[in-house]
Amino acid sequence: MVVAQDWVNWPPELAERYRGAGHWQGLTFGEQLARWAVSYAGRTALVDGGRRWTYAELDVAVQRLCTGLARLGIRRGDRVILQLPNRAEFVLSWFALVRLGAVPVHAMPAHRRSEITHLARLADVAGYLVADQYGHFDYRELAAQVQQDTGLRHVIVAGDPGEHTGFVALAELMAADPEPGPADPPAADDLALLLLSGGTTGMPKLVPRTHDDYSYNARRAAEVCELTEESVYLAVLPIAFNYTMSCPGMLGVLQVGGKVVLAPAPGPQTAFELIEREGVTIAAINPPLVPHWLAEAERGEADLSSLRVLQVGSARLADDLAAVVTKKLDCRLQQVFGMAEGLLCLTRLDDPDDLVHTTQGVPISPDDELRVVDPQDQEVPLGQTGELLTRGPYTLRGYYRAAEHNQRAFTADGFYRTGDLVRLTPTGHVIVVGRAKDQINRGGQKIDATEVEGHLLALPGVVSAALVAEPDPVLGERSVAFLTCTGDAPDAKALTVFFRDRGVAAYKVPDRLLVVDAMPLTAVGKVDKKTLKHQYLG
Ligand code: OOB
Repeated sequence: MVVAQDWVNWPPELAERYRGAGHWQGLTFGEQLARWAVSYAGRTALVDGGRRWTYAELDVAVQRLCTGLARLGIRRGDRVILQLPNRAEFVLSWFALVRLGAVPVHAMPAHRRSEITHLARLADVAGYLVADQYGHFDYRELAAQVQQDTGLRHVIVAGDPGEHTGFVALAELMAADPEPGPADPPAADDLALLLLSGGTTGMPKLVPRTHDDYSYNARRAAEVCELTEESVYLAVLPIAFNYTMSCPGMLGVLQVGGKVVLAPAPGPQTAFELIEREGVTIAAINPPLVPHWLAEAERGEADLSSLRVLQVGSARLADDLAAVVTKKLDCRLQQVFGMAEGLLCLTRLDDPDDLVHTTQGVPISPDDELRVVDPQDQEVPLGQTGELLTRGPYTLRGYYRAAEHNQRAFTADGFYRTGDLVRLTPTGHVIVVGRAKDQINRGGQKIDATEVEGHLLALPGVVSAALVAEPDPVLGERSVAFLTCTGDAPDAKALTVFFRDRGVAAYKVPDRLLVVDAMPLTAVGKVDKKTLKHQYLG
């Protein structure tokens, strides 16, 4: 069967190079899981609370679900939104979908009707896989709304499908007698999954990742982190996040026969209990969690002696805080600068402390190509700040179904414009100094300013809106909405309700509202955010 391709691939000569170098090994994730089940058969692969799966058990459970999904009518090439919290069902569903050649679209638990409907339409999905309830929210209600909006065919519920007619219980699909197969297996250079980009121009874009490139991402990260069969990885942040999935994350650990432990919540108490109970050797968190982890460690109640590496990334870790981590936690700090689009930089475990404290690491692959350029796309001298452009064996060549946006997001020779302002040290370490893209990084959660401004403009009486970042001691950045209005301006409460009613994820609600008489404009008549910040935020 030919699967229609709606995304941009690597040019053949580069693909050949990546294969020749051994980066792309020609194995799908479904095939890899089958191999792991042989090599690591009786070892524990996955822990979720009191539930455990060995590699052999994981493979069988995945094969059952793969069969169940195929019987339901999910086919190779179909896209399916996967929105599950850190539970084993995510792992089982993810592997079952990719083994089938269906493509999981990685939604986050925080996403609501606005985001999910957008994803469902953009990827023209065949199904939507949700939890019944999680975090005081009923995802079945959300699924019913999305189905109403988009007419999507299949809603699959992990847990109780409730009264909704037509919703299928995941447990029912998992009860299928496993058949060998699938009948029409995917190829290693097929689209394997779609990740969400942080977005800078409206609604989120989708990042296509292949079996080959995503496997390499995870495998190479696992090498850099020196993972072995004895490694135990704690998934703290959402498992659907690229960071938790493959940097090295779940997939890196499984490739080497280690154990993946899912934390049901990101707080330090839960995490520390699991570190002690499961002998966790590596965990990955974001900067806002760091002070909480340090405070909990200071209480000294849990035995953290197994922890060798603490990864911190997804937003800039302050140099001072980095130094405190090294001092207070008896483990190695590793800074992580990554993106759904691909490029992953990690500080090395044997890097000197000053580099670990002040840089965001070195690219994981010798074939990652980095350019630091000025606004005219000219490379700046080493050590000077510019925008980071990159291409390589696991960095996308174009967003999914976004031909027009791709014209701007990539150079003619295929470099991705990251929108990050960086400088390089003589050792090749990347230091992230700022951002050229119109995005707010709220403690690791990326907020697309244009998207939020669109929602703000729908508020009654709002004439113009601009969302900017201001420093926040905990989050690094928080969002400030500038508005010009006719009549009464909305207050914070009204804003929260308005965003909720529009089905927008709660983290996108502006942290602060400032009403101004007029927006400063640039020479070409766009809102001048620099001046706004300078005038009002100091
Ligand atoms: C990770 O992925 P995304 O797609 O949510 O966000 C990517 C963007 C980067 O372009 C950069 O602006 C920012 O997040 N970022 C950092 C950072 N790590 C990511 N900015 C400063 N310092 C860092 N250490 O956030 C992500 C993906 C894989 C692994 C880790 C993080």
